Amino acid sequence: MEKGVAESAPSSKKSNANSKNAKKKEVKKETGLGLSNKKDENFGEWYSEVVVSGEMIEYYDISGCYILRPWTMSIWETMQAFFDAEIKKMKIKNCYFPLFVSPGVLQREKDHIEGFAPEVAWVTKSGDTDLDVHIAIRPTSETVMYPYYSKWIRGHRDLPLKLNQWCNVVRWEFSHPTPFIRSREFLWQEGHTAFATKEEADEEVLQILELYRRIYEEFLAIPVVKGKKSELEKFAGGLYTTSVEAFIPNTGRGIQGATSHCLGQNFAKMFEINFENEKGEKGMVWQNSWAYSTRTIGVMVMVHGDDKGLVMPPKVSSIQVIVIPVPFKDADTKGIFDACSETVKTLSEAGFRVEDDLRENYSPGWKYSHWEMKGVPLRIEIGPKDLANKQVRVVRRDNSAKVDIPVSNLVEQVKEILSKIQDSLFEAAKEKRDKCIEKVKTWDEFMTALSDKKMILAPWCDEEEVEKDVKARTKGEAGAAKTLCTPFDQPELPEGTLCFASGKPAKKWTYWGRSY
Ligand code: 87F
Repeated sequence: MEKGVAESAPSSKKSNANSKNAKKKEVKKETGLGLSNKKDENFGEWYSEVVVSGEMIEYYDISGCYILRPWTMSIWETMQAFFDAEIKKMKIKNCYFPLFVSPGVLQREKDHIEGFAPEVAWVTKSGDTDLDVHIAIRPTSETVMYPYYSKWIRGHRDLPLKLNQWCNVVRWEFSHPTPFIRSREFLWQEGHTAFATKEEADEEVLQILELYRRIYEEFLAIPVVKGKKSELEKFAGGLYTTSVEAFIPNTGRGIQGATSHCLGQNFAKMFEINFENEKGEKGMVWQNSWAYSTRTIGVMVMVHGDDKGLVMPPKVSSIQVIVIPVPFKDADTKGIFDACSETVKTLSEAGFRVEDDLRENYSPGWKYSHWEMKGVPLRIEIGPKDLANKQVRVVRRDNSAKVDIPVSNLVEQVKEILSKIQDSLFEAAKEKRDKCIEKVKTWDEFMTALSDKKMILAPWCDEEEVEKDVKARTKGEAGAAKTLCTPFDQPELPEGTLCFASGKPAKKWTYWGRSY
């Protein structure tokens, strides 16, 4: 097992209760709930603890592999339902290709597989018998799929061919694994499309990128930058790569959120994917490929989580509202429990994902902490006073704001509050991200911003050698700086602006930083 902060499962919970908050301390002592690490003090440990205590992940006995628990899978399924419906509107069809790749086929892509080869996992045995021919496990499916694209595409009537698959892939990473962010097996969708013209391919690249932006911004409430990857950072097998880039303020690292590539005709050449046009002339197809993975969920945890645990955006939360009875000694316990059930019924009939926690062997305080740890956006408490006043108490997870709402107005108010939570999570994340963006002009400003963990926007000459040089000059324990992307949304670049690194004329504003 590699060493690494995020790799070791959280050990027994250390006590670090805050003396200022005696009540919280009490809950923790009684129940063992609460996190032992603080987000701003020990981010790596905090992250591993939060994904386990929030019941998203369980560690597994193979390094870099994690169990995705239902709390995780329901987020994945929500994003999947959205994306799947959107790509179907674009006439993209789902399919499934095998997990295994024969070595001959894998080699056909040898030019750019070269760099990736150490990460490919192989099956070498069945039972005790060594296999004559070793079989690779897909790290991505270009080589698996494209021989069949060559077979299926004959004439212009076979185009466009637009396929997607939802699957797992395996990449045997050696740098330290982190749940969701860098794991040896992960879930993703991979889209592979072929067109008669470059124009059609170009258009689709951006349509897909827009869906990725919406997954991050509208579902996960995370601001991203859309842009183009540099020549050094693009997928080497393709023509150009576009991406959505997020930022983790705590570590000062950028993170590639998803990629949409135009492959040009490189793979068509390699795999002989040809077609005959209307005039009977031979042509080669133009291809795209695009993917987003379970990494999205890790970014969500890192951006929104706090010292009480996960903070789930309402749109993706498996449970949006948790209803908790708060019975007192002499109170009408049955009346309170019935009111809880009634609240659940009303809200679920109105379309909310809502549950009650009527367990009698846990105190209300324990339940509060438990559901806060899991990040449920809204908590409804019902006690004797609420029962008497025909109201419920509503508590927001994101800012702890409490408000009493009349039962008669429950559905409308819950709807409004959930929508406010979704918006304010995005706004808060955007404000925090924007504070980390630093526009620089010179090398000295760049270096200062880098050590201040910023996401750096700098005028650049767009030369590969210069990016390599920046990497070399910034190499250190924390990793080198590289380009994140050249944003499509370009600030004005005054004539005569020089590259921050080379002093040559700048061509573009580009985002730089350390990254995952
Ligand atoms: C690891 C091992 C072998 C990334 C790898 O981004 C091959 C590869 O080709 C590899 N890691 N890549 C690039 C994947 C490119 C592309 N594939 C389809 C995507 C989107 C989905």
